[in-house]
Amino acid sequence: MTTKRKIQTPLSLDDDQRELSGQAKDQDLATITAAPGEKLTNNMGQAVSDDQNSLKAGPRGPTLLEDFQFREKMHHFDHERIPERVVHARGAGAHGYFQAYDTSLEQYTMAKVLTDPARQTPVFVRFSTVAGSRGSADTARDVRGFAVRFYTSEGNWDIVGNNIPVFFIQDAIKFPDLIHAVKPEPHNEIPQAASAHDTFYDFISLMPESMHMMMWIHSGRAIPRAFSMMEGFGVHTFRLINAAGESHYVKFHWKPALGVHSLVWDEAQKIAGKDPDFHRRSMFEDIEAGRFPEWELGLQIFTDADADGWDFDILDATKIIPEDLVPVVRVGKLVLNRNPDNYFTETEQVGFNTTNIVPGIDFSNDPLLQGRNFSYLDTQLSRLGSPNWQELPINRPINRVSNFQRDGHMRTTINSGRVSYEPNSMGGNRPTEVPAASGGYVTFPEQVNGPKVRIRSETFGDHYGQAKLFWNSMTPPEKLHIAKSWQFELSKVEIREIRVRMLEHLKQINETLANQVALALGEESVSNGPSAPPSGTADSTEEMAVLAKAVSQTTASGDLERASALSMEEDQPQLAKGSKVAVLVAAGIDAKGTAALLTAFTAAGVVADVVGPHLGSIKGKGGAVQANKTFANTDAVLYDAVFIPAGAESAQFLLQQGDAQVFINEAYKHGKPIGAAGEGAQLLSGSQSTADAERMASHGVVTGTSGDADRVTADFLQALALHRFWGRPKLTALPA
Ligand code: HDD
Repeated sequence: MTTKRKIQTPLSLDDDQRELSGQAKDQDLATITAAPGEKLTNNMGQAVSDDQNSLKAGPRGPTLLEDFQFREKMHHFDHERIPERVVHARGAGAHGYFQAYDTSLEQYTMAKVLTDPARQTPVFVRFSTVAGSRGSADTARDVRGFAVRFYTSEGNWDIVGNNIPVFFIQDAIKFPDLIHAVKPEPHNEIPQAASAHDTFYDFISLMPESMHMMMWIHSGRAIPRAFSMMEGFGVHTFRLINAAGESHYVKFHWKPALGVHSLVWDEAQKIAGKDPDFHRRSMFEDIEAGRFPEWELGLQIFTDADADGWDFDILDATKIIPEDLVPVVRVGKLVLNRNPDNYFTETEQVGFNTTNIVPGIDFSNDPLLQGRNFSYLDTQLSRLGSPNWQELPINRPINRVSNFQRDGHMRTTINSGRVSYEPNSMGGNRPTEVPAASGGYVTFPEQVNGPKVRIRSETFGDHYGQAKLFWNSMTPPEKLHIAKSWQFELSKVEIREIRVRMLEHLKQINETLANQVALALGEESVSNGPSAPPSGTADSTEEMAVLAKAVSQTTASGDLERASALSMEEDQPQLAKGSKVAVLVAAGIDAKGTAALLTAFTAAGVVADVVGPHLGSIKGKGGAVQANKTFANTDAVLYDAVFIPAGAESAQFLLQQGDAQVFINEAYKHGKPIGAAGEGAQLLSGSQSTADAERMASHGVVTGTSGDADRVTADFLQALALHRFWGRPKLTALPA
């Protein structure tokens, strides 16, 4: 028996659509799961008797051309791959829904998806990196794509955004140059999924408009901890249009329920080897386990009159509108609650398009957005191979599609009748245009008047003001990581002139930062301004202290010195929920204590792996614990924290294991909470020592006797909610 399951919303066709497409009811768009006893067929439906051997002239003879089963199978296999996306090739997606809050947005927009709190609009979201190929690692330093498709009753609406609110360039005509520069260099196709190379910085060093984005790229935003811990941004200014046809400007934001968190660069690089699927795996597992990723949609709504007072242009995609100038109003919730059934047909074949908008939403004149509006439709033709790409299940809107378009490669809709033109008398002139009052899309009639010129507006001219604002808004550890990232990337650039040009740009942003980077590049200080001790030769707290004082004078930001919501360490919800902990065990472990610990973790929404010398049952005191990971198949970089339960025998065993020591050292070095109960604390050595337990607890190293287990667990969960501890003693000196 064949089990066919209708693909769930948003992909199911209603009866009208089925009639229009001419597809049989039970046959269309079915997800096929092979049932017990299911027959193997070829693509023509013939039952296959032997799928092990090709047809030969005798047992040792040549394969025959007549073997149509073999040729059909090979033909399909040979053409299985489609071109990967020219950018954003590496990605992962999920289904879910969006539901608006009751925020009376009708005064601003007629888009029902935003105004009707009773509706759950189906969505498909795809996250991605930009530069790497389809098989590259998830944790590359890169901006993340954050593309959301709403399957609204009025048609598909796509917000094709990123996890960084600004972009590298101001005009779409520079996009091919930007991508050529960042992709692997053409002569040797090196490096994969990395911006740290000559052609990228050659381009960037000649494009000062990219410097604001480059500051974000060098921050933790470009190495997120998880998709569910990233913000999302529509980047451009869009318009909201109300039923009276009035326009307000809007910026779209996605605010994650778990807060915004990042990896550190050392972890990101190691994870790329240990688990290149780190981000897609955790999203997949979270959704399977019912830990659904969630965001709130936020809007910044403003008018021309508001914008007149600002010293930056709202059409310039290299600028944010600081939340201090226009607060973000949260207007609805996005929940991802279903994994795709099939990666290719859903995540790979989804074609997002910035021109997918619905009545109530419109474009601004941002020249980057205007260019994108050409590119997305165009690219689907070469990637998906046909102008009928919108008929693919993942790309179909849920409402009925009815027009006079016909034919083309892989057309699946079967339009009946003789009429495929308009106006007509033979078909009753159906389908018919829809007036605006009945929901027809009408472009906002903005008055446009000007000479045809190839010119960049002077109002786009300040390239450093908001880069300085971003720098000023960082905490000392964030500044330290930004400085280290610049040191790393520029040290990989081989041509000295390019490195020196980059230092000149950094000097425009902050002299201390520039001096710090110059030191690592073996260059003279760029100014007589302050400089910190070179990285690696001192405790990082000294470096942080110097960088903390490094503040710039800003412009292009409404006279703000700092802006809220830019730091990933401030204004974040303090939640242990969503964290992943490694619990290190060996024979003799306190089994009861470990069980209680795991129960407390589950209650707090914390996921745990039990890591042992081997998989399966590990005999402990008072029972056994089940290890689901081993020291050989996992690593500290894959966790947010580490815990060592009590047990004299297990502690002695783990002390002899280099792997366990490295585990703890790495967690310490990466600022992660460490918990140890009873004898488990014997594994903490040297700088992590428990001599001054209270002081170490303030640095996220929580210890206590096994009799004190509840307190240790509670303190550890509190430390988890704070995520990282960068002021730890001897962090730099630790070998890990
Ligand atoms: Fe783009 C894909 C986001 C500028 C041209 N872009 C793509 C995706 C995202 C973005 C998230 C992946 C969609 C998916 O998951 O399938 N792109 C952005 C943002 C930009 C931006 C936030 C600036 C604000 N993009 C941009 C410009 C151009 C393009 C200026 C060209 C003029 N982008 C493309 C593309 C892609 C694409 C070549 C590749 C695959 C695709 O469209 O479907 O057309």
